[in-house]
Amino acid sequence: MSKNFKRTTITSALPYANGPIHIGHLAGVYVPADIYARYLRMRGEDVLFIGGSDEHGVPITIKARKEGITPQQVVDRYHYQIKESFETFGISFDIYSRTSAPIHHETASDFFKKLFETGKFIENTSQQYYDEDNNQFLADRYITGTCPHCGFERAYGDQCENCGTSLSPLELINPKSALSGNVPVLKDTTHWYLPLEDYEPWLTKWILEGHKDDWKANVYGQVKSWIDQGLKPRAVTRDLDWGVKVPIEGADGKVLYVWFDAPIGYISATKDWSAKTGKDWEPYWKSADTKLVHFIGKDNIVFHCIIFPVMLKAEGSYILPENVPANEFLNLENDKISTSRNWAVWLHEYLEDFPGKQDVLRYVLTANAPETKDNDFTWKDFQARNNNELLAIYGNFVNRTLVLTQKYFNSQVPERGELDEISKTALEEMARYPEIISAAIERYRFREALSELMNLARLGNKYLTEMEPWKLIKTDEEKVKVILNVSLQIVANLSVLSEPFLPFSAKKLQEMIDLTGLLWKDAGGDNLLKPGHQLQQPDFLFARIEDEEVEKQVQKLLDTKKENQNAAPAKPAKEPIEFEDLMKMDIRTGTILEAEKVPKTKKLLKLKIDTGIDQRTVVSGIAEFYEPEDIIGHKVSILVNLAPRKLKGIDSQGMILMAEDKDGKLCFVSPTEDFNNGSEIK
Ligand code: B3M
Ligand code: ZN
Repeated sequence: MSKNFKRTTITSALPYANGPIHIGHLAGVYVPADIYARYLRMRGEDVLFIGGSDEHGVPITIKARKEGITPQQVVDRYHYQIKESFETFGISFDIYSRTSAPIHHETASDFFKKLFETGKFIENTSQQYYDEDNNQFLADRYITGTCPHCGFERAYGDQCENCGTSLSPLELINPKSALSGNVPVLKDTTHWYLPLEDYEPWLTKWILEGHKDDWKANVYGQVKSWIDQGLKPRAVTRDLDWGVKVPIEGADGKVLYVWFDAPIGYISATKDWSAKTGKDWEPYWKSADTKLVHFIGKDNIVFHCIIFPVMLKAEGSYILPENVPANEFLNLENDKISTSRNWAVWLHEYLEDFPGKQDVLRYVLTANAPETKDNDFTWKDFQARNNNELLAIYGNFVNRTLVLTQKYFNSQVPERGELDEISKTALEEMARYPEIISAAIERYRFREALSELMNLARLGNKYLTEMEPWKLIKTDEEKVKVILNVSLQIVANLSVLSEPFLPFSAKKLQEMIDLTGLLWKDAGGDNLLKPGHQLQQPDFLFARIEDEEVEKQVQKLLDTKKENQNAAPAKPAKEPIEFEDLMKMDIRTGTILEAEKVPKTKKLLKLKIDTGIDQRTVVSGIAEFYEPEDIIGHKVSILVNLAPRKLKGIDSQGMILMAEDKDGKLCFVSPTEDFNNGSEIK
């Protein structure tokens, strides 16, 4: 570990306790964090690995309302399920806490109070929507109305899901309360804001200059664009009754904004751990020789790289993250993972369907990790990697080595006489792997690290296959002893180096060769298994996954898709129109010539279309479904006589016709044959 840190605090994003864990969470956050924690422990480092449930926030109150239960009942249901499924999956937290715990309320309140009393907040009274039937101010997601940019009628108070524009509730046209359905009234309310803009010079120096080379490009890029856009004050309180109460006079009915309290949850979880272990928590958060690393998904970058560090800086007594190796997103069978559409592989269901196969999923999610770009999980790939990699290479090599040693030498490690060149080279190559894998892990490149581990297994498999001891046993037993001794040293090294990635298999293998408790520094050695050492009964590390096992999983997803489609029949037809009305629309075939993202929006693309009449600019809300570079040359249908509109400062002249399915997924409505641009659509 560089910069002579004495200890490492590893945090992993606190999952909202309003649903189970799925493979997207695991691939994005928890498997990489666990690999890193396990690796550092094997290096003998002082590691604290923090987890816990994020139990506040509007989504939890919405779920509680929907089910007619309390928010506490919602979080109790999921907190324990999440905690148990992490344990069974081998995510080796030192503490898995929760933000509804008293220790968190106390820690978050004290944190807020210190910032308040040292004048770090801006206080601002503004008008907010209030639902008089429920006597409650309305948080963003509790207000719906028409989007002023695209006319979408079900936009939320903070964002239009249709065109992606960030909104403030006061911008909505015809606002309605999601609680009562009535029109809300405007009332004064006071909130406290963190003036992020005041910390811009410091953030620029600390991150943009200080971490230019060691933070991942996807993280650095997002932080830079936030800073370049100019930071604004961020509200840290909300008018809600579920959360950490704002601990000052005149703040009745207000709680801390969930993204203010949740990261403080890492600190309160550490205090929870301290209370349970009697160890001092402060060095893990306050000593300059502590390395703090946040494992998160890309949607949490701004909170962990800008907002939480500003909070820590403003409070003054805490250290800052040394790295935030955020991953991108994992998709499932080429579609976004979605809790609401039940389009997910849930961890607790995987553990039921594939008992004892935690390492297979750990392996596949690491080998396919979305470390630099979104990636896709398919059950076919899951089966292929298990059968063709874990079983055929790693498992096959280990099993043949142990079975042959049992058969020829009664499971005792044979003496190793004179090394031939091939065997010597094999041991020399083996000795390089601890450092190769280390270097990748230290740079948070877990995919690369795992693939190097598999290269060690390949090395062993290739050596054993080439040396063919089974053909020599009758004529050259001494040579067979060399071959099996060398193979056993590779097996022993695999058992040590696999632990961070495949903890269950590593443990089983260590028991089979009766070699436990080794540290990372012991790996690389060519005499870990001494001659005469008694090995235990060989057993299989991995089993074949048959087609029907994965077909069952794929079918489960298809059934889900069908349920979703049946659950929500198509929207009823609109009011009838006259033929003349239709004839007013002039729709033509066209081709996309250019496409680029519209800055500061998630969903808008700026397109240049050849309409056959002219070339024109059209802004279209399709950025979530299409990458600009993928749609150049695409045939489209375009309404060419729609009055021009200004969207995000761009004059949009027309509209591309898109089909939208019940999940809000969009696709082009294009001519099925190659008609020339400008062909009339009637
Ligand atoms: N509860 C999880 C999410 O945004 C959020 C993370 C909090 S980490 C302090 O998916
Ligand atoms: Zn909109």
